[in-house]
Amino acid sequence: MEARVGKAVIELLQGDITEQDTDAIVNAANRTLLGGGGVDGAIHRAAGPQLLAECRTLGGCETGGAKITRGYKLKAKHVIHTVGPIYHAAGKKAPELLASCYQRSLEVASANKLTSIAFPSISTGAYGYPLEEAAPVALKAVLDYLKSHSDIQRVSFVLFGKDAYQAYQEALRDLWPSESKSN
Ligand code: AR6
Repeated sequence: MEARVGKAVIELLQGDITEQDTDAIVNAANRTLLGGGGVDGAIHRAAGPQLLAECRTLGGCETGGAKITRGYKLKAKHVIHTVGPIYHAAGKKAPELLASCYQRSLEVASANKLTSIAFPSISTGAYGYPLEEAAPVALKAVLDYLKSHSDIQRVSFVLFGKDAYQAYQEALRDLWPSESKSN
């Protein structure tokens, strides 16, 4: 399923983000940036040990921030590491911190002249953000960015499993009732 925003496309895919060949894939990391489980573990395994070596030089990252590294053995040339909010710890700030992850990741992509980027569903695994609440926040943050920046051409959400895909599909239909189309 995809939706157009000007000349850009937002697409929803069900699959494994480590297999994407976009300019960058985004990692749902923690503040140390030194690896973990979930999508973070999968990205480090697929990229190889040089990714952790570069991450050690970054000095961590604040919640809602984003930092870039090379992609090493991944098909993607770069990894943008962002740190989502822990849902129960963030309280009322959870939506703005989650939106910041998407916005800052896109800003980092633009600053590095990248045009395609793939996101996982940040914070909806170990960090406990309900999918139905996270999906509209994520899509709206990307939409707002694309409306005011013309450099990014393709934003993919690579959803791991049917539940995540369906939550984003429903949120996309709510945001773009006339423009979204299935394919
Ligand atoms: N491709 C795409 N999505 C995936 C993949 C994959 N290969 N593997 C898992 N997901 P999580 P968080 C989905 O827990 O909630 C780590 O230990 C998963 O189904 O990876 O932001 C970090 O180091 C879920 O929908 O990230 C942090 O400590 C989504 O990715 C902490 O977990 C996010 O789940 C971050 O927690």
